Amino acid sequence: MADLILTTYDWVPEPPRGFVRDIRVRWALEEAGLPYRVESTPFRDRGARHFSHQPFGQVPWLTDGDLSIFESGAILLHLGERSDALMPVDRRRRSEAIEWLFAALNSVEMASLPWSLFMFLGYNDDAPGWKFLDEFVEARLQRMEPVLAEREWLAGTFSVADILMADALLLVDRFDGLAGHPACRDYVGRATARPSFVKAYADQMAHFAAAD
Ligand SMILES: N[C@@H](CCC(=O)N[C@@H](CS)C(=O)NCC(=O)O)C(=O)O
Repeated sequence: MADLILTTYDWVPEPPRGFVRDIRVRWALEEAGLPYRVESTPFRDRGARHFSHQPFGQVPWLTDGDLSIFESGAILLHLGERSDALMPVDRRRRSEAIEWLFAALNSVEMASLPWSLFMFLGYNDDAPGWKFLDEFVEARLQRMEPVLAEREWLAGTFSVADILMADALLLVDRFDGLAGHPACRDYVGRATARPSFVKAYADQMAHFAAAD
């Protein structure tokens, strides 16, 4: 039996399907070829067991034997230690992968998440705060554009940094926010064309659809 167990919700409403963060963990596990299974926790009724694994009552979390890990970034760093397919072996490249992993979460997703929440909620240009968020995302995309124009992957070879960066940018792409940033858009296209992402996405969609 697989000792890696990924837990996600048993069901979510349709709009976030394909974007629930368990996709990052599925993607990494598929990329590494590590055996795992997926378990569900109730979306509507979050109990003590859920909070004992994820203090905010969110998903995902991963158990690896007697370890239980929450936060998608921490989970991916943990998996990176288990597989060279997820983390460069070279010391300098490894350091680059770690810095870009944090940049994805703390510099890019910090802007792309609130921007995409406004989009999900259907707020328009008149919504208070929209201009600020739009400029915040734009500033990050303007800096990512030259970075991604000159390299295929952030740390030389594909790594967990690319999973998190591509997923953070995918939120913007969903609402066509990468139209003026071809290198960012091509990077997301390259990353999501990987068979590991295609499988992770299909599995997440099937998981939530099974509960309808
Ligand atoms: N920083 C956390 C965020 C986790 C998160 O936002 N999970 C969402 C699903 S993508 C969730 O559980 N949302 C429901 C909620 O916040 O109540 C991570 O990266 O793991």
